[in-house]
Amino acid sequence: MEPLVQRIDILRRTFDEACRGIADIKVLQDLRNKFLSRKRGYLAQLLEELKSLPVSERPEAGGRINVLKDYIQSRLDEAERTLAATTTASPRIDLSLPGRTRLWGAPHPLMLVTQEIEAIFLSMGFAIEEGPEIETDYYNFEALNFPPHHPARDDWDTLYTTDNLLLRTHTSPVQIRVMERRKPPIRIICPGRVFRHETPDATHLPMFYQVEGLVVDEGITFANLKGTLEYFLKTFFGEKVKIRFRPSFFPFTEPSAEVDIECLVCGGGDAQCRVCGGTGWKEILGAGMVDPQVFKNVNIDPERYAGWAFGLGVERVAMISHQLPEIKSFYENDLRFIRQFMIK
Ligand code: FA5
Repeated sequence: MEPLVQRIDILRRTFDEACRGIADIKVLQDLRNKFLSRKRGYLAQLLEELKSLPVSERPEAGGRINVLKDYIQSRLDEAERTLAATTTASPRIDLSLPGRTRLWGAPHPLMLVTQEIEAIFLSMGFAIEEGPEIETDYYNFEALNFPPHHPARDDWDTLYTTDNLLLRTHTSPVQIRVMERRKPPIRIICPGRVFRHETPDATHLPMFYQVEGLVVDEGITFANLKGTLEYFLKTFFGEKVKIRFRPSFFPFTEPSAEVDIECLVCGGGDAQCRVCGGTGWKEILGAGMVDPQVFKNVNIDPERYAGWAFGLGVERVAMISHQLPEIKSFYENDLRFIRQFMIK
């Protein structure tokens, strides 16, 4: 029995040594397995060896092994309690430190203005439609009554990707797509991005947003166009804002107009104003009565139906309403600028 007793002593010392290195629950678990595992644990192996002792020696040897087992068990349990107590101890909190401010995301000012425009038209019973930013020549020009090689195309500095595909120069192609799909009465607006091969200046960008509008029904007149646009502009800019309609030309409307708004950036008093050029007015939209040829292109009877449409520049509206002298401020990603528009 002597060799077994020695091995029990050695095992106890080995265990005591290992116990000093219990740094975390994983090490503790490994130790438990190594010593106490029923199949391969060191103690299980000792118990196995009991069988090789004479029967008379077995009870004493077995008793010694059990004492060691209880010892190991209780030390491991104690180590586990100590570990649990230190790891769940409350973290040290310094209540005098200033809090960490969270930066919330927010809609871009142009999105806010678009939403405001949409809300006004939705309240008048308009629906919202969308169309593709890459268009065919047919939808961007031909269906809107710009024949190939017609000089009117020169006003739209177009970015072609192939002979037939282009980045849409305005949101007006959505009018055609909607009229092909739906029969009157139609009352829609279409917000979206448009692209032109333009040199940027204080009020022009090569990429900007428009909101298109289209109304088609029986008995529609220019008075509906004027009344609805006036209502929209006064709701958006305030009752007192000065508006003027100027005669203009678009191949897809007849008669056509452009709408200017008083320059709220300089108040009309700065001859050098980069926004209005000293005129006191800034154009914000084009509009007109839908040309009968456009109705024919989408199989709507121009004898029965009439309609009006408009296309408004979102950046222009936003810069005038926020009195900003530079259109590109919206695209410079300067957080100091953008945060001014955050909804608090
Ligand atoms: C058009 O794009 C026509 N499709 C509008 C229209 C629709 C007329 C329906 C009749 C019926 P225009 O090119 O003028 O028209 O552009 C309309 C508005 O977009 C302008 O009044 C202006 O507010 C804005 N806009 C035009 N070019 C730029 C630009 N380069 N940068 C920023 N805004 C622009």
